[in-house]
Amino acid sequence: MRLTRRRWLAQAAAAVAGAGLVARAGTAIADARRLFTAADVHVAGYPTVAAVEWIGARLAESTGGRLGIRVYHSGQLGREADTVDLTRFGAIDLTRVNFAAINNPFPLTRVAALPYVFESTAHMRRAMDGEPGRRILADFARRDLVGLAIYDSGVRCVYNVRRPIVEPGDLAGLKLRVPPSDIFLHFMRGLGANPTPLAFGEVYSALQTHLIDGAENNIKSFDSSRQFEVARHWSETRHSYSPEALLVSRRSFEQLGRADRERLVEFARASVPYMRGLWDDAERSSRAKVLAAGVQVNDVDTQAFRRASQPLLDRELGEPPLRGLHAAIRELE
Ligand code: GTR
Repeated sequence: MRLTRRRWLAQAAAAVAGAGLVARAGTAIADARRLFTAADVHVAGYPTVAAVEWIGARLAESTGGRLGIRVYHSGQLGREADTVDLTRFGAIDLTRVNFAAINNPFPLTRVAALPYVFESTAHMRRAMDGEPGRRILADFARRDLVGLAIYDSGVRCVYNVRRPIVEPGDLAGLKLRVPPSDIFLHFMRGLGANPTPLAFGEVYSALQTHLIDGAENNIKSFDSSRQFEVARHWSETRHSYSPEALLVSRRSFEQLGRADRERLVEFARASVPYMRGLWDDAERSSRAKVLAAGVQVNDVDTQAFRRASQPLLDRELGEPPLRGLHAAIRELE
């Protein structure tokens, strides 16, 4: 049976309530023990999952086991946008989501999801470590969240079951999955593809059943979701560095004493370089793995893709505050 959103939310809330019971049972033994729940759509061992577990281990270590984090990976608590709502209401303590999933409720995230805004991984890291990243994190407060960290998500490229994509014209008629973001929808439509928004967890079977011809993502997700087994053409469009956000519920955050809040903020900050180390290894090994599995990789006419995305950039960046944020990002190139 297909899960309706309402049924799903009820199940997720029950799962979280179950986790809460475990935490409360622990309270009787170890004083004020708090096991945070965290959501991630990625599989166990994915760098984002490992980074949040790392924060949990640091918290446990520094509080004699009083604080900790249990990560519900592989989308056990639902789609990214739903976990953001559950986190806002305090049903989940933390969630790790991609900017693409939250472009609408958090408009400042749009600038970092747009095509060809960052020139390289180093540029993205400089911008997200600097003032632009701090402004985006601070803006999560507008909806009951505290932005803790921005993680890498590599660079997104197009892949599909049919043919190498070299220029935008090659996308004509291809049904491409996009994340649930109007930026990605308009971007792909502007390039001539036929975009279909789908949740991450649904992409593999959509490829298998020919509901879609392809999608776009970073190489690690292409590998960890096993989509490379079906989509055999990977084209180096390198169109978006849309990063990841780690968010904590304001409610959960405010329940902590000052010293514990500082711990959480400090360990989250320290988890960024830790995650980047894992990320760089993961990108390398995923690339080697998909190549060894016979995926065909091709270069593209990057200038043609940039030109085709200009109308979207002009539309999105016409006004403040996105225009100013974009200028600040470009200055850090
Ligand atoms: C990945 C990202 C996920 C998810 C996914 C998607 O790169 O890490 O959080 O947003 O993309 O395309 O849905």
